[in-house]
Amino acid sequence: MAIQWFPGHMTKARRQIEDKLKLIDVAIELLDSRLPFSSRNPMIDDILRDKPRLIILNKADLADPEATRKWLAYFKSEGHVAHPVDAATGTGIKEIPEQVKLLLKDKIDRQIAKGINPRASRALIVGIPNVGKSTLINRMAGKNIAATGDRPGVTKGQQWIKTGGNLELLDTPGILWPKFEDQEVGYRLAVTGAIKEEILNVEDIAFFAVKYLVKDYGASFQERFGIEKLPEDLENPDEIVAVMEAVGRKRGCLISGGRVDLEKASRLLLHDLRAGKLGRFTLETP
Ligand SMILES: Nc1nc2c(ncn2[C@@H]2O[C@H](COP(=O)(O)OP(=O)(O)O)[C@@H](O)[C@H]2O)c(=O)[nH]1
Ligand SMILES: [Mg+2]
Repeated sequence: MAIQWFPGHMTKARRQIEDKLKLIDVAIELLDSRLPFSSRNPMIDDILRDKPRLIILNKADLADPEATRKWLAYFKSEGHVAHPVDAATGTGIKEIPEQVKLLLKDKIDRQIAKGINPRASRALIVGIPNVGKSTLINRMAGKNIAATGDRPGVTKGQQWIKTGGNLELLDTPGILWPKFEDQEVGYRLAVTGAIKEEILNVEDIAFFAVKYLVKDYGASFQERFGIEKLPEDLENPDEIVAVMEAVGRKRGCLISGGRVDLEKASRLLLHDLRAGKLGRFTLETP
């Protein structure tokens, strides 16, 4: 597989974020709880430098809670402040202004000591496409301001969005791009839908998902697709394909001769996974 790095996009995105850093007190870095490592742009430390940062593990509702606990402990051990959120329903949102206040406590205290009445803290949301930036902004704003969907929101003039807490958000998030030289990382991103199926083949993505998930979350496969026997040897491609065929039969993806349409079965499998129909899962541990 070719290296995916989006160098042109990244240079532009980097400049845009660097320009905005002057305007803000804190950066809110959004990661996908199912893949906190792979959804993190490796240049982020270099871009944000010493700007105070709050890490949000978003889509926590879709992730394995035990794995999320491990990731939170990991980020803490690295000296970061991380917080789990489900931006879709709003769980964890109301703590964000408090967390920001704690991060900026020294600065705010210094201002108060000097007799300055601290203005609202200002934040920029950053993250890779589809991680939930627009959803989070809308949630924090309490009304529909930013466009949500698969595409980066339509850029309007720079505006500050009030959030209720003494915190304001830039209305346009900073879009970073995933970087992967490692094809495992590419597949993990693809399983969650963070990169499109044009880059990787849909059957390969489903194959990867089955191989990875059957090991830790096999019961959900058995339950949803009525699979009698899970693969014993995950290194045997035939056994993985057998699971995909079982999925296809269960979901009615048959073609002439009673054969399974593997492409269709793969699409349905990934759809179910992303929609949380196979239960909560996390694709990587710290
Ligand atoms: N289950 C779940 N879905 C989410 C969450 N946050 C965002 N989404 C969904 O993820 C998709 C991408 O969200 P969006 O806000 O457009 O991402 P953006 O590209 O970073 O702005 C949308 O379908 C959202 O509904 C979350 O916390 N949980
Ligand atoms: Mg968006």
